[in-house]
Amino acid sequence: MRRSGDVQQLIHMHCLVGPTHHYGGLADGNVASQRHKGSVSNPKQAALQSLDKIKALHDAGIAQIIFPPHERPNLPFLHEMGFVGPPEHVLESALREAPELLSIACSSAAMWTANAATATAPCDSRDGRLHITPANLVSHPHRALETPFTTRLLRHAFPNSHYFAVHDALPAYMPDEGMANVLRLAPDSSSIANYAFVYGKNDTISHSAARQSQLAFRQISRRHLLHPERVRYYQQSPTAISAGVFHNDVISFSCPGALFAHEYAFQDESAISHMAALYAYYNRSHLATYSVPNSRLSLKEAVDCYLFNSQCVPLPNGNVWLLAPAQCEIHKVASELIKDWISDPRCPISKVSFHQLDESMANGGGPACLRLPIWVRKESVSAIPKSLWYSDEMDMVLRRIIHDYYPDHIHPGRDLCSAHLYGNAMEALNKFSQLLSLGSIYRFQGSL
Ligand code: SUG
Repeated sequence: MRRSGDVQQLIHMHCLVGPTHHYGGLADGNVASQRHKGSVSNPKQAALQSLDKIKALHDAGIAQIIFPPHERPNLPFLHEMGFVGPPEHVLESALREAPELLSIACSSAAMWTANAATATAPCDSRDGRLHITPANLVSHPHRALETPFTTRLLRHAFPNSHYFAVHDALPAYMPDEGMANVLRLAPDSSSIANYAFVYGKNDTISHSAARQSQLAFRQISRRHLLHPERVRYYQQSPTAISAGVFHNDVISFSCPGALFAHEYAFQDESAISHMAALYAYYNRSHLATYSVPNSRLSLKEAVDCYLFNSQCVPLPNGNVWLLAPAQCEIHKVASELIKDWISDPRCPISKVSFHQLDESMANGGGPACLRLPIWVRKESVSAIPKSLWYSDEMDMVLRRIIHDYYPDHIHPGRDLCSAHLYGNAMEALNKFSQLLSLGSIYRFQGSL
């Protein structure tokens, strides 16, 4: 039997937390973001918490590539909004006249890499290439600002068109939030997958907090040359969206051979059995499905503890490692559910760990939000620039930069215009750029 990863390799891509990480309350429908609006953040701790998870994966032999934080404060954006002059003047007047625009310009939301793009595996495409569509993230201005830089980074990381196709983001009338709304259902990393694309809105459904359009996924499925018979579209339950499920990865996840979902994840009650039937038809094997009844874990509890945002990592022995938020360890029902899953002989999860990611969680981002899974053919791995691969040496330098240049508190109503913060942020980006050999990928539009 072919083992996971024989032909394709799964790579986890992480975008580092930036030095201006703060709680702007910028995300509608995201309970944590709204709850923490205006609280004091700790960018240093946020970056180190994310790095600790990356290190844990690396220590277990998992391959990862690192993207730098985006250029924030985003001065070109503030210039477009009419704030002119030297950076310190631009930042001060933005804080005085339009603090919400300054918050948008300083957002570190690109750290939630699951929203950066939709990536489909080479073996799933009719041309045998990795296809990536950067997400347009048009539902929120602070997120839409990520797309141009993400696209440049993706083209830098995946330069060889023989193996990789990095498309343009879709137009704004096709709202798209990337891989966070995609379930790849396959027995292992190298088998052709079924895709479940989960959307919140189409021509007839308009829920104010829904973000992902069906139209975007139909276009992505076509341009990525997926096998149409392997692709299905499922509507998110509006009840779940109203309870704070702004992305599907807050309420369901998959790993090789299994699917985990809350009872109210999908509008159509038969969605899970439909996915399982399609899986059985193409793979001649059983998809283990775990539907969690609302009576056991309510939507509110699921959103509070982010159980379904646990990150699944296939291990070389064919089993799966579940990286859950620390909140799940102390949550009675969530911790029992995890125990139930791993004691089931059908369940591929064999290892569980809990990760302290409070700084990201307080803005609605758990372990799975902080990474983008990318499948590449083994022979194309060397086409990815060496300087982007996470290593022990890189870890040491990253930690040094974070210690030297990241603040340990940001009060969004006061600190985002600080010349000291701006100067340190630019220094940090400069160092990341050197470490990751990014050439002129940053534009550095202003200096103090
Ligand atoms: O888009 N939070 C992000 C969290 C994204 C989580 N990603 C996934 N579920 N895959 C969002 O809502 C909050 C920013 C603020 O309020 O400052 C924010 O953008």
